[in-house]
Amino acid sequence: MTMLRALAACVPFFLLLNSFDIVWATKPNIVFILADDLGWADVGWRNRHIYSPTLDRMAREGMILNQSYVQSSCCPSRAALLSGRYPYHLGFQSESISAKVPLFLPDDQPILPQTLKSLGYATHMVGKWHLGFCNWRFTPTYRGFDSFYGFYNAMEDYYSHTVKGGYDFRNDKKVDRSVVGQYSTQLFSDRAVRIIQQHDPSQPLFLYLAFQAVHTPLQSLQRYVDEHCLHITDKDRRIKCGMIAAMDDAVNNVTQALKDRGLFDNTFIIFSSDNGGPVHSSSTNWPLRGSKITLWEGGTRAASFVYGPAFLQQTNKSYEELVHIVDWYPTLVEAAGGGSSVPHIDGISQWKNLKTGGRGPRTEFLYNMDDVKNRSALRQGPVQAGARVRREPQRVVRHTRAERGDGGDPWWRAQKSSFPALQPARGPGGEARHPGQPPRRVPPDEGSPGPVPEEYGAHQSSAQES
Ligand SMILES: [Ca+2]
Repeated sequence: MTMLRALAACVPFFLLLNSFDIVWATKPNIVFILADDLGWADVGWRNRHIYSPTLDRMAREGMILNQSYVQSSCCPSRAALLSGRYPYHLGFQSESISAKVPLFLPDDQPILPQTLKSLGYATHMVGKWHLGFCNWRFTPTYRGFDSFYGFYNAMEDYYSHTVKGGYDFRNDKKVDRSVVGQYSTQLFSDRAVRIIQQHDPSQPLFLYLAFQAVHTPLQSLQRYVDEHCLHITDKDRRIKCGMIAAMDDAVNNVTQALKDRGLFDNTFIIFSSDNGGPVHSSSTNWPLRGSKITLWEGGTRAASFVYGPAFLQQTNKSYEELVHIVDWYPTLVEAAGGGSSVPHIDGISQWKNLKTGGRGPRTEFLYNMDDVKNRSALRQGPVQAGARVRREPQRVVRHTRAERGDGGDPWWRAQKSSFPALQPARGPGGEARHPGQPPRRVPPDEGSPGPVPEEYGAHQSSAQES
């Protein structure tokens, strides 16, 4: 009897263990694919001149996010993606990180890979970081990634991996010179495939694959141009077409590796550009107005889709609900079983509505509030009928000096009551963060082993780099 009672007492415990195991085993693998400077109409599903059959098929079999907004340039978008905060809460509202400028993504709060790691994920990053490297503590492997393979700066040569006279390519912390002469899209594809092949399937995987493609300089492997892009008469556009085709091939390699490893069915994939296409370098956002850097739709509305038959109840559809890049942090945390909200951020979880294909929680967002360049814009309200592509949606645009304490513009102050997006962010201690805080610049710590700007220069020997 005693033994029976003991057994009975153990049953709930075993059930708990079993349910825990089930939850653990069914946490989705997450692959976030970020393209760089890919325009609204630089994808095959919107432009028949572009060759991207893998992405087209995934978009068709998944859900095209037709109202998915990002920041208008690289660094602020990546900061918003990983932190879940609007750039004006981070100091990135008016400035990207240029080579040799010691700016960084603030490390006062955990970012997406850190939180996923705390939820049991293996976390890997491949590609472009662009969130600061003036101290090791601001670099990927100190911000939650188990591994990093790629470059720290905004852009570089696709083959020599140099920018402004310096060499920038790292395998974790170590400078990797073995890749000189190899095309980055192919390198990143190979690395992502290796990560998947070597991944322990008992642990959930988070892979952040941030392609260099299709940012300038315009460089493509010739075979992609020859095979898929010779119908395009403009030379630069033809090269960009080849760059997109190479990226599509890389995505195909990644999905095939997931299938070969038996991970594909339990993987949720997000594809997005980080900003609108730069029309001055052969991208097109037609029929949207504007370009990268601008706050018009063409600069801020991303070519994007989600894919994952096991998770999406509706597929082969355009999803018209508002999604903003700050939303991915809480969305993926909820997908990972970490609850439906993340404190002290601007993002809202979209996990439940993405799964059902139903109405989303977001009714407004801030395009940006840049008090230096006097460019700010808000959007409020539901999607307007007929506003899908050909017309600008209802929006509030004010090219003015944004709020800055008591000296702020009265018009912006008046908006505060009706736009929660303009409320100051709260820090971990509940303190209000002043909106529009200036970009953060710090000198590297004295004696820090950090990769100070000079250290990425080609004149440095690899022995000096740890
Ligand atoms: Ca970009």
